Amino acid sequence: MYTPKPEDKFTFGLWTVGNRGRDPFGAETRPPIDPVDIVHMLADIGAWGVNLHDNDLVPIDATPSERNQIVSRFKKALEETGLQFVMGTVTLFFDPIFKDGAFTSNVPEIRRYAIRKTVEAIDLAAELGGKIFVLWGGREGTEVNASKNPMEAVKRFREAVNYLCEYVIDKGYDMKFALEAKPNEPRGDIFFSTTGAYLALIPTLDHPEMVGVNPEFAHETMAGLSFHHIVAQALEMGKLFHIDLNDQKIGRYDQDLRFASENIKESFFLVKVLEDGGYDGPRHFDAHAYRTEDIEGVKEFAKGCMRSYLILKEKVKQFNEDKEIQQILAELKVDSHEPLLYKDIKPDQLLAPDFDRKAWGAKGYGYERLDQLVFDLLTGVR
Ligand code: GCO
Ligand code: MN
Ligand code: MN
Repeated sequence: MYTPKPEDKFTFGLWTVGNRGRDPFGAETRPPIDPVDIVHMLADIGAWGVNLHDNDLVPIDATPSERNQIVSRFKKALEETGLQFVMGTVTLFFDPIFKDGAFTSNVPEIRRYAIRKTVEAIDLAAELGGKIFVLWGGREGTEVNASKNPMEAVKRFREAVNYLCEYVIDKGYDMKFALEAKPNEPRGDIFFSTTGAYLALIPTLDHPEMVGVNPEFAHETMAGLSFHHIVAQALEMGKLFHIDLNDQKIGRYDQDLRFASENIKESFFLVKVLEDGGYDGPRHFDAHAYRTEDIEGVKEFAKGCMRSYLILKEKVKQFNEDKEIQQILAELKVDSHEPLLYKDIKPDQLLAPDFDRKAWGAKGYGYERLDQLVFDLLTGVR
């Protein structure tokens, strides 16, 4: 029942299952895994697709012929397993050249190098058949506020995205961009700290239709925000081009925990927004196994992400079919939409003659009961 199927569109990045458990205080606890072996492992456990950064597959110093050899070997693994290549992205944070930013660096040569590197990563994604390209500006930010002009940072970032859109159009690629926000880490503060900031930037771009967002559970939670609210807004605006599913404790470093391992209730409402809201894009798990795990633990981690999603999807179905819950929601008018247009209803017609402000203020909403029903449902008592 909770076995993943291709239509569930579950994907993992090479860097997620390939994460080796390094952290700022300790070295790797797991050996590297060949990307070809990752493809086979993901296919074995029932994932639909795989994603990558340019340098997860091709080392930054690879020659063109080494690159082509690596890429054709990887393509062969995709063909053998039927695993889809779904999303490509670019590492603009690892190499020391990006220590003070990429698209927003003060150094024009570094900005140009970042764009050039991204163009090559777009070519790689297109060659593998990817239609989504994620941009996460991990180093676009500051510790020393005097060192950057934050308004200029917006301009530089916009210019870079405009450039990349023109490139995709010029090449005739069928590809869209998804912008991923994070409030901090590795920088003290990162520009465009939340998904809302990117949703506001997009209409100012030259090709807004080509650009959406890639919200991440951990990142919005680090900022203390409700993840499913921002996902709902992006979806309503037609801008949810991709999603990074994981889990996170509020106020911590970026934990990238196994999906739904920490916040069951928030994860439930997230799955509800995605499933009821008609999201049909990939369900990507941008998470990694605990540092304590070996390869078996990594497989358990990946299977657990998919299993938990499917369990919560089943719970959403149960919620939507629960007569008592649905009756309460109908009485609360949770899903009803009565349009209020100025041309039809003037201010003096807004209120019924018997409208009673005090009575509305005194009325109980019954939310304690409703919330307990959700708890009972999620804990399996109901
Ligand atoms: C992080 C980010 C990354 C990005 C990835 C895609 O906090 O490390 O979430 O995992 O999602 O670089 O661009
Ligand atoms: Mn992410
Ligand atoms: Mn993260």
